Amino acid sequence: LKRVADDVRSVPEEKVPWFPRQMKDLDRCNMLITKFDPDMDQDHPGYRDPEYRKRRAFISALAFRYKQGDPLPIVEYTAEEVSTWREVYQGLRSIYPSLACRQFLDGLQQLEEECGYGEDRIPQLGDVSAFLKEKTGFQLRPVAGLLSARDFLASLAFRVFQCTQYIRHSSSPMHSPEPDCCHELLGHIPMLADKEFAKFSQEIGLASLGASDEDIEKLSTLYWFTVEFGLCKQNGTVKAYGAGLLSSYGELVYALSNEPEYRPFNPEEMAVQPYQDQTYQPVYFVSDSFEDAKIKLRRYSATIKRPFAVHYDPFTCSVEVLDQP
Ligand code: TIH
Ligand code: FE2
Repeated sequence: LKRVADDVRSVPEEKVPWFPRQMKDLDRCNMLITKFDPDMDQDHPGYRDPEYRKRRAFISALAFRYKQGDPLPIVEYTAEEVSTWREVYQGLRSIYPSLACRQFLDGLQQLEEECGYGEDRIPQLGDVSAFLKEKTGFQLRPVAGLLSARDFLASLAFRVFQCTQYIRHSSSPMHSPEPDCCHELLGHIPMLADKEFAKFSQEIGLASLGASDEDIEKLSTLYWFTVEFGLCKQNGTVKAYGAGLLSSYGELVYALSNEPEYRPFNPEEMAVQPYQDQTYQPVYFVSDSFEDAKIKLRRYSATIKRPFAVHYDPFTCSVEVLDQP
């Protein structure tokens, strides 16, 4: 399961880290971070459950075999998995109307009406990918677990979203330290059905291509405090748009209570703010509006310096690299 490290793949003459130029190059963007893996992490709720670990290994294998352009794997979820999904769905669905931002609620409603979203079955990635492709041009590919920031961000440049397909352990439906299908399908997908959000996600991806390790670290920290854990004001109230909140009943309720600290949205500060990835965040950044977050993040990504410029050609689904004049 070892993946090739970034430095091995870099082009030495240019001193620019390797990055994908064509959609099929995403087959090489699969470096996993094993820190929350149920086989490695003793605190993982599935660590002491051999059945769960066996299931995870089976679903991981589907992702490892996947090549760009293949049909998305179909997983026949077990009754236990569907019951975990039901618990997660019912809990979150009941609090979304008061706690989620408008863009999220619109996306979720469309998914329920047009894509079979509901508490009774776990949506298949193939159906969701076809739905998103029509709405915003985003498509999905399966991934075996938590990806390195560089590889994850690079896929966004191609409007490809890497999705895990396994589900969290049945003993912890309210929060998972790692992404799972509840997190992808409930947290991320409704937002990716929004045209503006999709465009913005691709821009972050393009800004990451060939960036230095230091800039990748900053971009992924910004991604963490916005796309994963962002809050924004809407009609005078604070709402969640971050996927990590929208897929965790426990953290969503906590984030919108008066327990955590709120700070105003400021990309320079957010990019270097240490973050918590084991449990709930102590700090959230609140933007004046959803649009305000996009404008400020766009302005920030434009300040990332690279010795070249990139342009995405949507007809060939490839990245053109232009020398800076
Ligand atoms: N904590 C989220 C959940 O319980 O759904 C999953 C993750 C979000 C970001 C990283 S892991
Ligand atoms: Fe995520």
